[in-house]
Amino acid sequence: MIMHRRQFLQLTGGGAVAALCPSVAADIGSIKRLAIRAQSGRVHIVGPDFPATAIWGYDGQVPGTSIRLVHGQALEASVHNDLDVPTSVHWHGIRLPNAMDGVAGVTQPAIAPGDSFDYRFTPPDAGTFWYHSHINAHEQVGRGLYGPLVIEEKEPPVVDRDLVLMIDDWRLLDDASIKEDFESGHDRSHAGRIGNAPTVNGRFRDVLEVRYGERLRLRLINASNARNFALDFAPLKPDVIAIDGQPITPYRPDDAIVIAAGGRVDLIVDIFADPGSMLEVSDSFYRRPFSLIKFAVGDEPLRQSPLETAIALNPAQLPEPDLSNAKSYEVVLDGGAMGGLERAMMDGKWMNLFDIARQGYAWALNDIVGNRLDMPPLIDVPLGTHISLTIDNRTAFPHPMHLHGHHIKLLSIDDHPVPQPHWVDSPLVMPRQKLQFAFVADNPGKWLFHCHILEHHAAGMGSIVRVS
Ligand SMILES: [Cu+2]
Repeated sequence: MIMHRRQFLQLTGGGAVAALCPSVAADIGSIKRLAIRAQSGRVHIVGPDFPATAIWGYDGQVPGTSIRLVHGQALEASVHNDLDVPTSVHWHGIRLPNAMDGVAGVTQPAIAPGDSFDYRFTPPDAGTFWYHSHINAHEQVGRGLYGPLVIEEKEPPVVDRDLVLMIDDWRLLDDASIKEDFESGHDRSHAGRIGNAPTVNGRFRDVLEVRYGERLRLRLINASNARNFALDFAPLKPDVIAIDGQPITPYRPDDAIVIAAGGRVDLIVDIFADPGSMLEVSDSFYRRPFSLIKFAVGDEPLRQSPLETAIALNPAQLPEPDLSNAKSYEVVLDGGAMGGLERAMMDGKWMNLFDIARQGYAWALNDIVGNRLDMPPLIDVPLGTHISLTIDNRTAFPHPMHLHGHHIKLLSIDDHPVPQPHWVDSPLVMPRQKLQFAFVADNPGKWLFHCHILEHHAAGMGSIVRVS
């Protein structure tokens, strides 16, 4: 018997995970209205044996309020700032009008304490996205200001449950309070704020209860400041159906599934493992592997053989870039510890790295330190320009490079074509790697282009792409 997700939830009484990501019934063409408050709160991140952690979150929760729309539905979100610092909300990966992009100082003024800002847009793509603060993001996201944003397909693949697994990586002290070293110079010039308490949906070492034969759609969202993940689901064999919110022809990876800071991966996984067993999803991106979350397989099977329904999503609906007619740009990432950057342009002047570092900066794009939001654009093109973009990482660290307002199509890695060109918004560029992309600059405005290791962005790894 095939059960739809809501039927399943009714049958099982919802369960702990369902409570974390409630689904919202909605009509295509309608408007979903929400009021969200950025506020402080207290949450039990590391379990009942530790004190609650003081966080900043949307509606005081971590992750913040789960937003689900149906493709074609508009969102009207009134965001109220209950914090005592200015804030703003960026809707990561949504190809929305520039004025709604939520970058304080570029697309809107910051929302002052006590003030509100009304965001309104209709997401053009179905998929898995997220929202987060975009002012002092390395501190505000690090304190918990993020939440999932899911645009449901009108005809989604049939699954038993559709679950958001929102991953974060907290840096906590022994009493489970947040370590307040957000301006660490070491983080800014090395791998960013790597934490010591990786969580899924706000819980450290959580256990997800699953059933033998169950088909899950897992929407992985990496909200970490800096930590990238390479997740191993063995003995389960998940299929990747979307990357960064955009559909891909389903494939079953041989290796661990990489999900960069800021990135998303949608998986379909059939739970075929011994009833009563406990499966570990482990990470191996850095030197020390660890278990991120466990799946507890229940004793009672749901079905004996996998569902035979298709898992592919409808293809992405983005304008196809024409390389024969494209303007070429190369962006060189440089700087940081163990990098080769000796001098770079900052505030219009050439400076040596020592003087740049003294002011708290460490990185440059094409030898320009992105220390201000009103800097001249790195790429400045008329609306509709077809762009061939190469990102060349000459640093010693991986960088997930996020372009706002667009998706870009990954074509090749170090001049080797990828098996399946696909759309991304936060591609991870490994050290000494060169990635080639193409896209059509079809969304007018000043768009941020920056590393999603938030400490790197704060330390100068960002610029502007202007489409006019
Ligand atoms: Cu970076």
